[in-house]
Amino acid sequence: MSVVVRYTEQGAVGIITLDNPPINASSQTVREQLKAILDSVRAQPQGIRVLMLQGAGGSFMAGADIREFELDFIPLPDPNDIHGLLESMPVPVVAAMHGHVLGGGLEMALACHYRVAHSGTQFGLPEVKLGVLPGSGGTQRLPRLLGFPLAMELIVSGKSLPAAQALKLGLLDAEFDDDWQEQALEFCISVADKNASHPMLSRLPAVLSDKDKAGLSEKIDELPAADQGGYAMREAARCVLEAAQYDFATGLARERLAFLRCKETNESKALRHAFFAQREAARIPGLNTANLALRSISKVGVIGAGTMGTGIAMSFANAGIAVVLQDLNAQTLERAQQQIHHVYQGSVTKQRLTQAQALQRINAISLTLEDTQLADCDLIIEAVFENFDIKKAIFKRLGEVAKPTAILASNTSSLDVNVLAECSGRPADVLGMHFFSPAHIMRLLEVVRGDHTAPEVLATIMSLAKRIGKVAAVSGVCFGFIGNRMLEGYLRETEFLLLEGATPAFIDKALENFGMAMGPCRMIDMAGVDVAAKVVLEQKKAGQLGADEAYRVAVQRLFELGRHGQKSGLGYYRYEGRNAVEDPAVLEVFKALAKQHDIAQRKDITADEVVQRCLYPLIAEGYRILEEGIAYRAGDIDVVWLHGYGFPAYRGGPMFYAQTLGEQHIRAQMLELAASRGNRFAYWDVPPSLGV
Ligand code: T1G
Repeated sequence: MSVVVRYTEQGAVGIITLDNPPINASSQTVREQLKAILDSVRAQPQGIRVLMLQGAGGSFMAGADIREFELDFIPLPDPNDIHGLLESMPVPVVAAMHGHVLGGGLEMALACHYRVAHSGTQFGLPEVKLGVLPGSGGTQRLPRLLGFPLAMELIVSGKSLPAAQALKLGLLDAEFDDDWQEQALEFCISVADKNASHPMLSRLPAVLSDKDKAGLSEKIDELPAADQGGYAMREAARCVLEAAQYDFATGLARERLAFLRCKETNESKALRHAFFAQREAARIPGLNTANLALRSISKVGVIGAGTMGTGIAMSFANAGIAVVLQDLNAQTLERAQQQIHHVYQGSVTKQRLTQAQALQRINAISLTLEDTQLADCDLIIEAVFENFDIKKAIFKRLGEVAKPTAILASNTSSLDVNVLAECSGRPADVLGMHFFSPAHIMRLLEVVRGDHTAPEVLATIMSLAKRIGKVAAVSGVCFGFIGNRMLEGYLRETEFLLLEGATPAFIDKALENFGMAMGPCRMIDMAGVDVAAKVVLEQKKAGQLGADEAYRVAVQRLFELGRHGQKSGLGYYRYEGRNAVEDPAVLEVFKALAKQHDIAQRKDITADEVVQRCLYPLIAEGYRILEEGIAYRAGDIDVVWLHGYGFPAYRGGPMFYAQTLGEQHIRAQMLELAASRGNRFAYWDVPPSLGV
């Protein structure tokens, strides 16, 4: 068994070092080895007058090993027993921390008598983000240390605190700068000489005033419903309040029962799936990146200074990477400059950035009219509007202008990357990088591997994605890649429901109650009815639309009527500022289209029907995408929808949701829809792999 906890002595200080890479997760082995050391020191202190608990590598401890949650039990030694041991040691125990101190890591620190940390340390109890709650004393010790309101806020939100704030709030006894380990040792010696008893949080009273109890109960009522992603938050809140109701041991036992209940919920299984799927998506099957010489990216060129190009440029500037933003139009560049200043000034106003940081990022982006300025870029991203001929010409030019080792990428949302690669004359250097608007905020990046994309090019961009804070998933080349291809059926059914008499608000509400961040009509109004309509019109021009004359006629008609969405004040809704208001006039448009296409209007459309008709085609397309090898894994498809389209994380993504719902159930329901609605245009065909 490998050594994951080490013990050394320095004078009167016993030093326990957690060494379980990469994040010092509190696994069973860690607990076994830690217990053995504590038992040994307890039995024979031999001149040790203080213990210092620290972590090797990048973090003190970032939590329990989430993989242990798949077990029906918590492998012994129980974390609570370890924490009890720490608290009852005959000598004071000091947690000397750095990096991430999260979940079980912070709970372990709370069981120590003192807590000190490097100034860059982050503290938090993020368990609710995994659909569970602090299961080893956090809901019982934190209120005793910080008081109920603050403890409740930290536990229910799962947010992290920087060391300076932790010190200010009393979570830390001291915060140190660069020679923090030396200073931590000096702190240990200072407490070793104290004769006073050492603070044990479990012995402190948990005092909850009536005022705080009333205030917290109101806040709990505002949490999401238990079946809409709020189960763990509500359970965590209940455990925190119970710290005032029961003695410590009882509160701890009740907390553990609640934790065990939470980890068995679909909400938690979905959130844990999402956690690991996001990390798995970065891995390219069959490619051992350790043996690949990744290309160095220190300067990026972006062609096209429109909304997307400007957002992409800021994504790189945010990561400290120099960017050249190029456009042929001076006015476009001027607007881009204004947008860049506006965004960064806004961040300063909101205190997300200092003025100096904002200036640094603004200065990282240089704007130019000349494409020759791109010649020394390591990566060049084409981000002009979706005109294939213009993109082809750009890639032909890039093949001449870009340096030999440069990677060439297109931000296209649907066009064939292989064609662009051929135009460049160097297809091995070409791939797609599909950013999502607004590109400097949305985390998803669809990385589109071309037929000839070189492995090290793909691996370089996957590594770069993490560096710029994006969540990347690899897609093969097909119309719409993963996300937009699956979106097609979702929007198709949305429009048929509109023609059949459902209002935009009814449809949006049904899907938002399911958990979507934004309903389809509101989403298109925000992204632009014109943008959505042009995708359909481009397909029509290319002869890629099926025989159904009624296909996506609503978005085309709204476009013809100049109802371009939020930006034009009219779309599926009427807008008063950003406020979407239902517009009876648009229902007349849909009614006329229904009559024109001989579609019967109904008054019996239910929210369940909306959810089924919009989600089942989306899920079915996901199965086809897997069948065709466009996506490597079902989890990658979930990552795309969780991080690019607002699919509810507590449902795990469309493919995980299909497993929860049952593939056979979905197959049966689709066959039923085919029978009841007719399947002339194959809208309800079930892919072979769905529900076999
Ligand atoms: N358990 C198991 N594996 C973990 C892990 C964890 N808690 N955290 C990270 N990993 C793996 C991850 O899958 C990846 O593996 C590698 O470590 C690097 O992670 C009892 C019940 C700490 C901010 O929720 O937020 O404690 O892909 O890529 O970007 O009450 O990891 O290399 O094979 O994310 O530098 C509470 C979860 C648990 C923290 C670092 N703790 N982790 O980010 O690296 S529940 C958390 C993170 C709990 C107690 C309760 C991040 C990070 P691989 P990474 P990173």
